[in-house]
Amino acid sequence: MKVLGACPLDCPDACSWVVDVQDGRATGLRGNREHPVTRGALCVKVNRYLDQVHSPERLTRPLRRIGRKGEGRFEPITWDEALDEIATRLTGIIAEYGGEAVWPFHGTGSLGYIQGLEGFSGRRFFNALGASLHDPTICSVAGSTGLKYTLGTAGGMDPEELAQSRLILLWGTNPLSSGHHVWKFIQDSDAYTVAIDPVRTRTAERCDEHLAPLPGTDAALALGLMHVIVGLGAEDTEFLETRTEGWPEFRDRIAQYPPERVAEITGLPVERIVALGERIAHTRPTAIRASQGMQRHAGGGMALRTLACLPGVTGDWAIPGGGLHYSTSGHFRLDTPALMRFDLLPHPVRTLSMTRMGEVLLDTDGPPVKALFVIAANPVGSNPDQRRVIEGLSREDLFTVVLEHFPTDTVDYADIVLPATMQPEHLDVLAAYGNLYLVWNEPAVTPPGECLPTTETFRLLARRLGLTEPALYESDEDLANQLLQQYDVDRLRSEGFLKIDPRPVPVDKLRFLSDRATRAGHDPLAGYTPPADPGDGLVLISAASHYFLNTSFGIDPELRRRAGEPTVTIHPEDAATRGIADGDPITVRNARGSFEAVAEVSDRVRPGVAATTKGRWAKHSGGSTVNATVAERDSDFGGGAVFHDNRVSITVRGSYCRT
Ligand SMILES: Nc1nc2c(c(=O)[nH]1)N[C@H]1C(S)=C(S)[C@@H](COP(=O)(O)OP(=O)(O)OC[C@H]3O[C@@H](n4cnc5c(=O)[nH]c(N)nc54)[C@H](O)[C@@H]3O)O[C@H]1N2
Ligand SMILES: Nc1nc2c(c(=O)[nH]1)N[C@H]1C(S)=C(S)[C@@H](COP(=O)(O)OP(=O)(O)OC[C@H]3O[C@@H](n4cnc5c(=O)[nH]c(N)nc54)[C@H](O)[C@@H]3O)O[C@H]1N2
Ligand SMILES: [Mo]
Repeated sequence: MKVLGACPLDCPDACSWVVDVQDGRATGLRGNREHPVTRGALCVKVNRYLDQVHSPERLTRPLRRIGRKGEGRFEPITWDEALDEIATRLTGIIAEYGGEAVWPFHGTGSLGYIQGLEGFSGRRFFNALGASLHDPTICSVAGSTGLKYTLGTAGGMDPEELAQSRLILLWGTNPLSSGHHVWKFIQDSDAYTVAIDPVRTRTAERCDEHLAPLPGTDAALALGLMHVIVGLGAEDTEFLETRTEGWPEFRDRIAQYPPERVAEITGLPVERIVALGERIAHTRPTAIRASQGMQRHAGGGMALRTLACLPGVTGDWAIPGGGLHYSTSGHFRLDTPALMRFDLLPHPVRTLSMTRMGEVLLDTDGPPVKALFVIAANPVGSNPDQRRVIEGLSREDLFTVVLEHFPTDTVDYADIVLPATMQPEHLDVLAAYGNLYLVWNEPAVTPPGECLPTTETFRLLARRLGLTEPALYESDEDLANQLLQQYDVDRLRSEGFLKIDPRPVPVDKLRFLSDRATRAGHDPLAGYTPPADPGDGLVLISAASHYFLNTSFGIDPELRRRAGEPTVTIHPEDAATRGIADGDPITVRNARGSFEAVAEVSDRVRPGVAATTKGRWAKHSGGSTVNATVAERDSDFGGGAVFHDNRVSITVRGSYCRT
């Protein structure tokens, strides 16, 4: 039997897959050849998804902690015992501290609308309790907010149109590692390709040209390129007059960024900036593929806001194959309010920021968090300020429930662990953020042991707490139907995927001058906001690893073997001044914390920058990872995380005073 499913991972591609089932067991899993983006191919990680499903390390029974927090010692218990204990603790905590003392911490382990983050699975249950709201600030919010100021939506161009582009700027994005399916559309085009990234990534190596600016300076580069374009008189006056707002003011701002000044800010040679500006001026359509990397900085929201202005100056937004693609999420017409039911809240409640976990758990001004539910997240590995996150999770008075597949670093701090189903074992629906397809995931096999879908876990808990609201008991199919009211669910279900019609971009006018930004207290005009982490150390970028998906797959032995030891790459000049040689064991540190790695000395990174990857588990890495050095600080817009705006010093391990 073949069953159509969908990859749940936090990746732009949302692949459609086919599961082979024999005698009730999943025996094969491959990319769906019919899906126009998946085109039959998965990725190096998901090719091993079934090994994860069948892994001996999989959690298959509820567990209760018997050791100290962090030790990771548990005993198996029954679901009845687990539900009773959770219900008793929750009832007591809510009676004493109120519903807001409960924090449902939803992560990106699954982007499913039914079981995962996009539908905040369990949210109805928590709303009925009056629990705190959860703001998922960890990934893309700064950029989305910036784009909304300029375009009225974060949904940009349909990436399938890249096949028609003649110049493609791959700006702060490494799709060959972090979502490779878009690459085929780039290959289908005859476009000249330019990578703009402080690191010569796999993607940059395959491009015609690579520019390596200093991290966090992209908006200045964009303004410099527009300066060249306007200097050549190549702006699209008709588009500017009819489709934009605030051009005279923005033109004045562009005038403040001549290539010489931009060269100083970005660390790029003037001639390279001028040459790229000229190329853009003379090439229609030009497309920008940007993704989340460049917005993990203090000025990350502004970076996307200003980047989206560039195709406004050239008029590319009006040409198929021109414009900017960051995320396509804004194009889907999904009824998420019907799914999450915020109307069930008994009264208004506070919102807690996902990327301020240390602060919230250790020194919040408001009512204390006393019960924490970690759902498809691994904050010890993925959140900023690892030391403080661990300190918060170690609080003896905090009751922590973790819903998981594997014994992660975060599971070690749980009071109760609940085993969750994986994708072939439950129903779900995904909407891609890197293309325009909905994908359906039909359950293919029964779950191992006592694993339950997240939805079912919260139905059981609601019953245990005696909650009577009927909305808490609706089936997964009912939830999917409510979400997809605007679409043909039967067709989606039988074919496995459905392409949706995009909305117009910009929604009405492109706003160089934004009322929305002004009302939010920001610069009324698109511009440049510099990086903020102080100090004179190297800027450490910790981008997507080719072999892990955030910390997911971090337990897979084959992928760990292929990923090798954690490395930090630095430029030969920076290595020389620090006395570091290729292969040296190093300690990377700042005031927040430290981690250990092996030095790779290479001109793959520009001077002033160090590069590593995210996704390692602390318990495999001597107790800390790169996130021990990252600050719990917000980006300019939307309270996003600033993973790449991070200064560190690097020393050879065992040596003294080499900074
Ligand atoms: N294999 C794999 N795929 C993944 C993930 C993974 O962990 N592994 N993660 C998934 C998730 S959750 C997301 S959100 C996406 C994220 O995927 P991306 O959007 O690709 O984000 P990053 O990997 O953080 O960074 C992308 C690139 O931006 C560069 N960069 C960093 N700072 C700057 C800057 O200031 N300016 C410029 N121009 N470039 C900069 C980095 O060097 C990196 O090469 O990928 C998804 N796909
Ligand atoms: N240094 C650094 N850190 C980063 C980033 C960076 O660029 N640099 N990027 C950040 C980004 S973009 C993101 S999105 C975050 C991600 O951070 P998180 O949201 O914490 O994602 P993961 O680390 O993948 O952990 C997800 C966990 O969910 C579990 N899981 C998967 N599916 C399910 C399910 O259906 N049910 C249940 N109960 N569990 C499930 C997996 O086993 C996994 O342990 O990390 C961020 N961390
Ligand atoms: Mo992400």
